[in-house]
Amino acid sequence: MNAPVPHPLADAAALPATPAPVKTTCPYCGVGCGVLARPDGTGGAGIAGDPAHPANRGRLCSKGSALGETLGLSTRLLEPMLRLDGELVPASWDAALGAIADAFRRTIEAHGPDSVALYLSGQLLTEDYYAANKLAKGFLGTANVDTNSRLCMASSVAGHKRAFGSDTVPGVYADLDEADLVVLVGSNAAWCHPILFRHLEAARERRGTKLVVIDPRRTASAEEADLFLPVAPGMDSVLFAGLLAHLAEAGALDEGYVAAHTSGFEAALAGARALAPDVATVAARTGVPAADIARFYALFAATERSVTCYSQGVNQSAQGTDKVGAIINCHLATGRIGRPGMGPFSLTGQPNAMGGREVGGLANQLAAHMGFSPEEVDRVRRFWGAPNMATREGLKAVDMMAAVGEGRIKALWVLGTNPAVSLPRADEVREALSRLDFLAVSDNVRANDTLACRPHVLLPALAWGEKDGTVTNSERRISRQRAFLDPPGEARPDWWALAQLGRRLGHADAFHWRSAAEIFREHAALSAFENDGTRDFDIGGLAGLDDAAFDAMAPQQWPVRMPGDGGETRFFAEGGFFTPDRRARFIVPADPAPAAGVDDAFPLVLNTGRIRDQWHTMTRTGLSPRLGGHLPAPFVEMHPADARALGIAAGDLVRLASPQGAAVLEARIGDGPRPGEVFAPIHWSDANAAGARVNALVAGATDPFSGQPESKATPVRAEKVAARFRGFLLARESQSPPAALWWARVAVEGGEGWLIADDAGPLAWRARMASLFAPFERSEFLDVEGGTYRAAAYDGEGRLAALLSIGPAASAPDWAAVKDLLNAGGLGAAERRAVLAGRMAGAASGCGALVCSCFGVPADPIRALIEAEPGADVARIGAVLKAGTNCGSCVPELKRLLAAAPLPA
Ligand SMILES: Nc1nc2c(c(=O)[nH]1)N[C@H]1C(S)=C(S)[C@@H](COP(=O)(O)OP(=O)(O)OC[C@H]3O[C@@H](n4cnc5c(=O)[nH]c(N)nc54)[C@H](O)[C@@H]3O)O[C@H]1N2
Ligand SMILES: Nc1nc2c(c(=O)[nH]1)N[C@H]1C(S)=C(S)[C@@H](COP(=O)(O)OP(=O)(O)OC[C@H]3O[C@@H](n4cnc5c(=O)[nH]c(N)nc54)[C@H](O)[C@@H]3O)O[C@H]1N2
Ligand code: SF4
Ligand SMILES: [Mo]
Repeated sequence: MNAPVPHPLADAAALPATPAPVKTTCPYCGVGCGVLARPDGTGGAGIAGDPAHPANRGRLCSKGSALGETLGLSTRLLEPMLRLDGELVPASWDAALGAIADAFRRTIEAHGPDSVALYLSGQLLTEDYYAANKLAKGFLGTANVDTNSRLCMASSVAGHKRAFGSDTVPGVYADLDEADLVVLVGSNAAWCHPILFRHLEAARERRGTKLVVIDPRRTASAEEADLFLPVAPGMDSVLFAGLLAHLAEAGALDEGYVAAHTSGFEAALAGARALAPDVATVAARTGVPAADIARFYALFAATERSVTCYSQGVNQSAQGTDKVGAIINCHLATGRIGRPGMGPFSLTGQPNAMGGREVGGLANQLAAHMGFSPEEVDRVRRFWGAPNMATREGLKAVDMMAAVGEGRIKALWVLGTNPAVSLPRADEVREALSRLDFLAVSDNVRANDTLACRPHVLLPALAWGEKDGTVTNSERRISRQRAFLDPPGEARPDWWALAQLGRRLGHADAFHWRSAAEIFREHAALSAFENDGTRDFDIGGLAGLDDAAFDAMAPQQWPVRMPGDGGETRFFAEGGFFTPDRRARFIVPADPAPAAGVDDAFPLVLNTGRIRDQWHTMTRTGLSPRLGGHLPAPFVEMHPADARALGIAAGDLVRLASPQGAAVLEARIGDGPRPGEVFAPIHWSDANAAGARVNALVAGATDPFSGQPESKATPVRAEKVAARFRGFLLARESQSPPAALWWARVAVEGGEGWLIADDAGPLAWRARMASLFAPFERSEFLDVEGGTYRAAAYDGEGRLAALLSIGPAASAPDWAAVKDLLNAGGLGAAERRAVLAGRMAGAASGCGALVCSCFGVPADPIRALIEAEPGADVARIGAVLKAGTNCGSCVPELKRLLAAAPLPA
């Protein structure tokens, strides 16, 4: 695995002249950047940003620019598999689809349609998603179709529907360029929506746009802010209730807009005043200093062009829908919606979170932004010619998994998501999945934690670069994902597998599609069917695209009611909401209970989220050595005061426990989290680390409106895990995990690396490694008393094949100097001596410090430059070391290093 790849090129002009690149869309976040991919003819591709795509104008972040490193087939599932006598064996598509059809038919006959379910993903294409919904809701007769978007965007959807009558994102990305104030609420956009953050940085330079960040944690985004409000978890609605009350007092309301286009303002203002009577109360409830709250309120009141962007710190809360409502209230009250540079803006997570909403991917939606009213059910029934229409909402993700656990759902098909890792109460989820009468999983990879739950059928899906269809980004822009690689092995599109099931169940006409284009046309036609302006989502103008026009379709925003429509569209500047009286609704947020009931047994609040260079459960970004260099080990970040009280030092292993489960993570200590709160990333699973899954801990109480689980505030306790020895293993050939107390796997150049902690010392490790080293020439260093063992294995050409280094935990070996050597070619005697000597560094071994992943620049040379040149700035670092000059994702970290430098004498 991990063959060396050419450095991805920063801009299109630098690509070689031939052949023509394929225009496609990044498969990661909801920014939806355009990508140019130029296949190299051997299964790889050169990757660059598409200068013509309006979302990114040629830029890509660290994850996007490393896409070329994730195209290898070494981890791919390439043929269908069937469980026979307990063993998974290769099977034909015919046999695998036959098994699903049988299981679904038998289960429905015996237990009714609600005993089967589909669990989908915002990483499916719109066409896949459309096929799944049509199959379940029209032909299987169940609305038990939900998606990982329930864990992601559901509170935004519910909040939009409550306020606007429809799930409408009113604004466009250009609003970030044209705003004078941007408020980020529960959004670490610098790491999670990096290219939007670049828009924002540019606006700050150009027009002095102010940035306010509201987050319990001092994030990379907060580091950039003019004003940072470290809000207590869950208390955002109090903060925004206080803002609404302030706007009324400050005379900042748009009374004309409120009177003409809204209802419920008086009740909302009274509710806000009750919740947040004065700034002192807001300060007490949120923990934010009163002076900073007052500054925020004054800034918002005075700045007409204000955009409030929000993401998972808002959505993934037990009060998520109320938080969304409290934010929207402030924009409605000031009439700051749907005009340039203004509006509430939900930043979507996955590449096709929006497309999933458009086709009705959630259990409580039908299709094309319709719900389950009798008229809507009837309309969709007629359009589909559906014999078994679902007539009521299905189970939402958390309830769906509970129904799986209780045996009410007996047959489940999971597509494009890894619920054994990403759902709350993940230990219970994997048990429930393992006990299902029938489980089918469609994925790109051969192994992940969900695939370890004993599925009966595995289906190989086409991956990014192979699949073909559309995705919709956060600003309602529909872009094409186009194939630029041949389908490998037996892999097929997800829509095709779903349609095949429909045909096998006797619905050949309804599932006749031969291409994504045919499905897209049907989807577009449904969006316009009996619409007449009553529904926001209408792309009827695209229903007549022929195959060539679909192939050539440029990125465009909906609505596209007529052919030729599709300029930049904002909603609601002149009202026109999708409620029965076309007025927006103000809402009254409930008094939020303290986010987590911490007590003596579980005194800390666990917040979870993302890191810059990994995507979710790492099935793709985990293949990239560059991306693995930033934060290689699963970690928990804690405040120095908590660490001191618990006797925990940076680099120690820490066991977090909650009533639901436990995880072991490496300690990072800093002033990111507030005292009493800890933060851990979501990316590690049993497939890439030992017991580092944070969702084993999370309880996931759900929001009453959206059903979205709380993922940001779980009461936990922390204790140090004493491991006597720490170290690492580098190996060119893929290994099964080392038999250690704790380990984490990291992609490295030319192979894989394992960070290790254990109580067993040098002699035990020497014995354990004997078979790995046996075929090679071995050189060793053994100091039993000192607790050190190092061994290097060389192949016939003198190239490093494996390297093990184990030492006492207090002076753990660091792999920085040797990590890239698997790729280094034959090593001479002096180099071999250096390999064996390794390089001893401080104890914080695992938390390696690659800052710029594009050019592989770690912190040390940056610090050295800053020390040597006290006047250095980001531009100077870029000029000397190149760090920060490609994707810019590391610029906040460069600034942090600059800020941390001692002042010149
Ligand atoms: N690098 C990277 N980027 C990604 C992804 C990825 O896996 N990796 N995934 C994509 C997906 S699917 C999504 S959904 C997005 C998510 O993007 P974000 O929402 O920006 O990411 P998170 O880190 O989940 O959470 C955001 C912040 O919410 C804060 N928070 C926690 N509780 C509260 C609270 O009560 N109030 C407030 N105001 N803030 C709170 C957390 O401290 C955290 O910094 O990222 C997308 N982009
Ligand atoms: N505690 C906590 N939990 C969280 C979150 C959090 O912040 N905190 N965030 C939540 C959020 S916002 C999200 S979006 C989820 C993400 O969680 P998941 O969706 O479970 O994570 P992924 O790793 O993206 O899983 C995608 C799987 O689909 C496969 N795949 C990729 N593309 C395709 C395709 O085209 N077809 C098929 N069939 N398979 C494909 C990948 O190989 C991978 O196995 O996690 C949620 N869970
Ligand atoms: S910001 Fe990065 S991850 Fe998101 S779409 Fe753009 S390149 Fe992909
Ligand atoms: Mo997400």
